Amino acid sequence: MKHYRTCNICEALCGLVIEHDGEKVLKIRGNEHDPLSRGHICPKAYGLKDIHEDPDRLRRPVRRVDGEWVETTWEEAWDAIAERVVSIQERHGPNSIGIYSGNPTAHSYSAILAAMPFYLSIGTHNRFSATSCDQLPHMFAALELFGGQVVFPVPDIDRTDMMVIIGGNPAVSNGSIMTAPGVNERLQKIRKRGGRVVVIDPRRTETARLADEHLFITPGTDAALLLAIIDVLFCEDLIDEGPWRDYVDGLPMLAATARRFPAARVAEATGIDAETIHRLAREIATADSAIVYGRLGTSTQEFGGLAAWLLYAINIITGNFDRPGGIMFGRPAVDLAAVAGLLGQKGHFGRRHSRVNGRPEFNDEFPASEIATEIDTPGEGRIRMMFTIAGNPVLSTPDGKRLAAALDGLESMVSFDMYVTATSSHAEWILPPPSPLERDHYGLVFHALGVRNTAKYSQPLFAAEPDSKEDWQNLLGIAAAINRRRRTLKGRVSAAALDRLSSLGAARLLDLALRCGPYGSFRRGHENDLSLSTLISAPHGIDFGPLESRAADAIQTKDGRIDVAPDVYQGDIPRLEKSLARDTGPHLKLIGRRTLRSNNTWLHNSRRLTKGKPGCTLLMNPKDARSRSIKNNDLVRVSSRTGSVDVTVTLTRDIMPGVVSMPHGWGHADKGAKLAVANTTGGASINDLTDASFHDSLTGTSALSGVPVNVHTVRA
Ligand SMILES: Nc1nc2c(c(=O)[nH]1)N[C@H]1C(S)=C(S)[C@@H](COP(=O)(O)OP(=O)(O)OC[C@H]3O[C@@H](n4cnc5c(=O)[nH]c(N)nc54)[C@H](O)[C@@H]3O)O[C@H]1N2
Ligand SMILES: Nc1nc2c(c(=O)[nH]1)N[C@H]1C(S)=C(S)[C@@H](COP(=O)(O)OP(=O)(O)OC[C@H]3O[C@@H](n4cnc5c(=O)[nH]c(N)nc54)[C@H](O)[C@@H]3O)O[C@H]1N2
Ligand code: SF4
Ligand SMILES: [Mo]
Repeated sequence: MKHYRTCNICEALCGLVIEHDGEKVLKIRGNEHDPLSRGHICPKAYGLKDIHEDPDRLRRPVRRVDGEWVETTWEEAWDAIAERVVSIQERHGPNSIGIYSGNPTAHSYSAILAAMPFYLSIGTHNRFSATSCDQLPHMFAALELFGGQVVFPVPDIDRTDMMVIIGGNPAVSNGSIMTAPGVNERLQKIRKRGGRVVVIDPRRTETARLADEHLFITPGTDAALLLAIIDVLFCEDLIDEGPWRDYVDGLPMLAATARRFPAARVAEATGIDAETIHRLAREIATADSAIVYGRLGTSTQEFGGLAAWLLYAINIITGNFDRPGGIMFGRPAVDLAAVAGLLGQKGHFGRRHSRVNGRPEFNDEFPASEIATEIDTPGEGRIRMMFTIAGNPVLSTPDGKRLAAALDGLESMVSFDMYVTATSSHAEWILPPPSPLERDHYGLVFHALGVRNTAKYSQPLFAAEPDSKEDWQNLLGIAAAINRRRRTLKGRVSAAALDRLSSLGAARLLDLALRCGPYGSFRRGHENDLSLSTLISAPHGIDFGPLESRAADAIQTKDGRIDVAPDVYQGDIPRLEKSLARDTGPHLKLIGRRTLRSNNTWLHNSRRLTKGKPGCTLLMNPKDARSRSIKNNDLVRVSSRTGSVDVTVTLTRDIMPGVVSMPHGWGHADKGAKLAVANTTGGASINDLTDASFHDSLTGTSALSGVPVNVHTVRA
């Protein structure tokens, strides 16, 4: 038998054909009829099968009693959790509860829909998520330039003539804020049609190997490089905003700012010579169409805020905004950005600051790097109880070992997870969702970021075990239980309304959203007549065609115009200037990396995906190794201001001298995880080295890249 579904592991939304016998998955392959992924698949897709069958996966809610995990019922768990929340808030105030939501929530439409009522019923200011270790600077820039924090233009990779990729490795990640399954082929096609691909990265990555040109860049210096490129564009009269010529403001300010960063001034700091910067600027400006795209390496660093702004600015001032081959807005079947705009939820920044370190909120979340401090530091508003929802912050946020210690000091903790992980092992309750194959799926967030407009819906392949609960049911169940108990601090959503929402079900809400959307059946006269049932009867998905020029109706700025040099960025320029002259001393700079068979912290319990060469090694340039008498495969100790880890070294010229790289998400064994395979795969957590105080002070984003470290041999 065949089942068609969309993989929900990463952002790429690959269409899968799963052959099965009704009980077991026999084979998984790419669906060549999928209008977006056209048959592409990666090794991680088998992770769906491996998670489904994993004996370590929790099937029932558990509570930790005297150090032992004991099964409980959902209703008992919801009620006891609600009792804890209400009692702690009555004693310590609303902000005594902390909530962290992790990356997989963005891959679950139903959890997204249920999260807001959950947040409202808890009513704490102490909310956190993986955003501050990820795309926050891009959201910040979207808010400043386009008027809404999720008003994201997407690279029109299938039609461009030039793509410059800065701090992204789509050949492995399959793209981010750019849903582009099979990105390798898409990049190869750029070159086949006579175009050019340039990669700027401290590592010669898998993507760089597909490119025409690769340039090493010193970590953390991207904003300076981008300003130098902009300076060349102004000095050589290469500015042309194309179709947006009459709607762009701020050019004089942008020119004046860039003037402070001439190519000759940034060359040494960035490691890219002035002549190359000039050439690159000219190539971008004179290509028929071009995209300057940056991702994690440009955002989770000291100057992530500035870099994310400048990336958009370059596309706009070279006429590569809102036209084929440039960056364009998708028209998703459910347009979350438009809905947010209509509801007046465009996003906000700096309305509040965190209690201890005064870090700014972004969209009602404080940086995840602050969780440990907010738990540790006595006083009014201290966090006494944490929820982690589909996240593993002990392995994925800076100084994770300090966070782990802090979690043990809580009065209580609840984790939504299907495993006992480095994080959930600290919880009092763990509430597991059914396996990914026992749930439905619609890519609510990632269809909007697709390089093509498509929609697809997957039904569950297997029936969930009797009396299992999905994340959205747990979110609404706990919220309702809390609101039934409240004596003071009334919740803002009534328990009755939450119960009604639960019985309505997430799929009904999705149906409504699809019908109201741009292709929906409520839009009179639309040929697609989209609803959940039309999607169900199209198992390969529906194609709505390539991206279109639609910025005029997508952007949400008050005057419908774009300011390419918003004031908020000006104050950060002196900090960048100062960094150019900084002496970094004898340290190496630590950066991260992703690997094809791993997804953040959570696929390491698959034997299939972890066999072979060890995944977690330190890459080092032979030049740096020689001066430290380090040999290939030595066990080395990497130390930073906050900690040290031991890891095997791999010497390679693919990493820039002065830089070392290590993947994140490893190091389960010594952190209490109950993961039979992952606990034997070795490796250590890079986030035992990263530093909660090392951050982009403009946006509050963690600087996970460019962390100063020392390395020496422990054992040959
Ligand atoms: N040093 C360093 N740190 C990083 C990064 C880096 O590059 N370098 N990357 C950052 C980025 S981009 C991100 S997105 C974050 C990710 O940070 P997190 O979101 O904290 O980590 P994940 O590994 O995605 O955690 C997912 C957890 O949810 C569980 N899970 C999976 N699916 C579901 C589900 O459907 N429901 C529930 N309830 N649980 C589920 C998994 O078992 C796992 O424990 O890490 C960040 N941290
Ligand atoms: N296989 C796989 N795919 C994934 C994931 C995964 O864990 N595994 N995670 C998913 C998630 S949550 C996300 S957010 C995306 C991330 O998607 P990407 O951003 O494409 O992935 P990364 O591999 O983190 O790429 C960051 C790149 O930046 C480089 N870099 C580091 N510091 C700097 C710097 O200062 N400047 C510049 N120019 N470059 C720098 C690194 O060497 C690296 O090549 O991937 C998603 N897809
Ligand atoms: S690229 Fe991402 S979506 Fe596609 S099969 Fe791999 S993990 Fe799944
Ligand atoms: Mo991410």
